[in-house]
Amino acid sequence: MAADKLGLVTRSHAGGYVVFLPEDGVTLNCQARGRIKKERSSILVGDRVELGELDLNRKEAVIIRCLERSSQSSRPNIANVDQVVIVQAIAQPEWNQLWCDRYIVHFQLEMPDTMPILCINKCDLAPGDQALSLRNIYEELGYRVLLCSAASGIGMDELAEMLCGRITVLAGPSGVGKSSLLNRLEPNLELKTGIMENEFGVGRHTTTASELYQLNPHFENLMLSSTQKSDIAWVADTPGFNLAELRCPEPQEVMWQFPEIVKLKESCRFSNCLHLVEDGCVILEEINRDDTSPVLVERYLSYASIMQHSQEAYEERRSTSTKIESTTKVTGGVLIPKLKGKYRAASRRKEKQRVVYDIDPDEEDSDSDDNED
Ligand SMILES: Nc1nc2c(ncn2[C@@H]2O[C@H](COP(=O)(O)OP(=O)(O)OP(=O)(O)O)[C@@H](O)[C@H]2O)c(=O)[nH]1
Ligand SMILES: [Mg+2]
Repeated sequence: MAADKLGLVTRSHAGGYVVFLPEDGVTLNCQARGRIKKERSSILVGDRVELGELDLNRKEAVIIRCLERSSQSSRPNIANVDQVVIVQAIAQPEWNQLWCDRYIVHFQLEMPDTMPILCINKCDLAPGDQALSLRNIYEELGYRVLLCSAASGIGMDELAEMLCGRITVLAGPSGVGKSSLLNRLEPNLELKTGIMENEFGVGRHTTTASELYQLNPHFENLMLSSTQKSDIAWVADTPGFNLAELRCPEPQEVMWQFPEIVKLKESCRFSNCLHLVEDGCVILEEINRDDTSPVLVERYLSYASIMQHSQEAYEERRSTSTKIESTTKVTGGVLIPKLKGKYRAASRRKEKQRVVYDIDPDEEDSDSDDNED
C-alpha cells in the first residue's frame, strides 16, 4: 500500500470529495474516514487533506486527516482562501452600486484579513469613461479594481497575473460573467454559462456549487512572466448569492465597512452617531457640501440602505428573543420550553384538589353509612 499523501479538496458532492494530488497531478474520488465523519468536522472545498489507502489505478483514496486551515469562510463554504475577487457587470445586468457594496461588506466580514478586489466585467458593453469613473471611486477608497471583458478579452492579463500562486474565490451576483471569465482564461474548462434574457435580465443561477479549478497549464497565451506562468492558480467559481445570504453587520458596526466614513467619523461631534439623521453630523454635512466631498452620494445611499437592513434585522432578533423568553422557563437552572396548558402535568396542589373532587360524594356517604352500620 502506498504511503500517505497530501491533496487539495476541489469539490464536494453527495457521494464524497474530489481531491487533487499535486505530486502525481491526478484527481481522485475520495471518501472521508469514519472517524472524521463521526467527529462532524466536515471537510470543505480548499481543505488540504492527508490521504490513505491510495489506489492510483482506480483513482480512489480515503481522507484520513484534514490539515489546519489558514482561513475559512461560510458563504461560500470554502477553506484556505487567499483572496476574493468580487465580479460585477457594468451592464446586463445593469450596474448596481448597492449590490456591489453589499458584496464588498459581506466579504469584509467573512474574510476580515483580505481586502476584496473588484472586477468590473462586460466592459465591452459600456462606454469606457463609465468604467473608468467606477474604477476611480473604488481605487480612491483603497480597493484594487480590474476592468475586464470575458467577451473581448480586455483585462484578462491583469486578472491572470493576480490569480497566479494563490487560491481565489470569484464571487458576485448571478449573470455577471464569473464562469465566462474562467472559460476565457482556461477554455478547456468549458464551464456552463447562462443566457441573458434581455439587457436588464438577471442571471439564472447557472453555477450551483462552489468548485476549485486549476488554471495555469493554459496561461501560455497570456502576457505573463515565466515564473508567473509556472505559479499554480486555483480559482473557485461560486453561485450568486441572494440578499438573505449576504452578511449584514450590527448597526454600530456598519460604518466600519465604509473607509470614507471611518476617515471622517472622528470629527463627528456626536460620539455614538449612526450618521443617518442627526442634525450637525459631519458625514451628513459632507455629502450635502459639493462634488468634492470625500463621501459620494451613491456610496452613502449604500451605507444608509445597509444600515436600515441592519436595524431591521436587529429589531427582528430582539422581538423574537422576547417571544422566546415568554415561552420558556428556568427550572433548576435549566431553560426549558413552557408547554401549553393542556400538555402540562398538573401541579401537586391541583392533583390534591382533583383527588378530592374525584371522590363520588354518594360513595362517600354510603361509605360513612357502612361505617355507621
Ligand atoms: N457582452 C458580454 N457578455 C458577457 C461577458 N461575460 C459574460 N457574458 C455573458 O453573460 C451571461 C452570463 O454569464 P455567466 O458566466 O454564466 O455568469 P455567472 O456570473 O457565472 O452566473 P451564475 O453562474 O448564474 O452565477 C452569458 O450569456 C455570457 O455569455 C462579457 O464580458 N461581455
Ligand atoms: Mg456561473
